[in-house]
Amino acid sequence: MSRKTYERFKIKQEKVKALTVTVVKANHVAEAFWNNLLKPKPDPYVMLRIRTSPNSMQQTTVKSNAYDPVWNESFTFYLNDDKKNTLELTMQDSDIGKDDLMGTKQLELDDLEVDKEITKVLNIDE
Ligand SMILES: [Ca+2]
Repeated sequence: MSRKTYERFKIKQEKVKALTVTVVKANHVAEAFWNNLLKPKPDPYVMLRIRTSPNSMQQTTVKSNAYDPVWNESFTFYLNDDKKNTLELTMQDSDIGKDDLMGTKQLELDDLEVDKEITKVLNIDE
């Protein structure tokens, strides 16, 4: 007679909010700065980070040679309602080797109304 095998699990259901962020586009990405240096056009992409979320880091694709990149890419984060959630947006220029930081901005998420879509325009390189 063989003994039965049991596996033990711990399961906990938590109340979370789903947050969808769509990175639409950017205009005049570092244009003045780059023109002055006679450098090639930037290859921008955006990193999205919410440190209090389990899938905390996501990023857009790279748009090559673009001062006015259009992404229209959406990302979903799961947020713990009990925590103070902040979205960090970082724009970088993709390069061979080390990517260059172009700007970063933070957005508090606690004030957002549930089920209401808003549009934010951020000046990310100031
Ligand atoms: Ca580049």
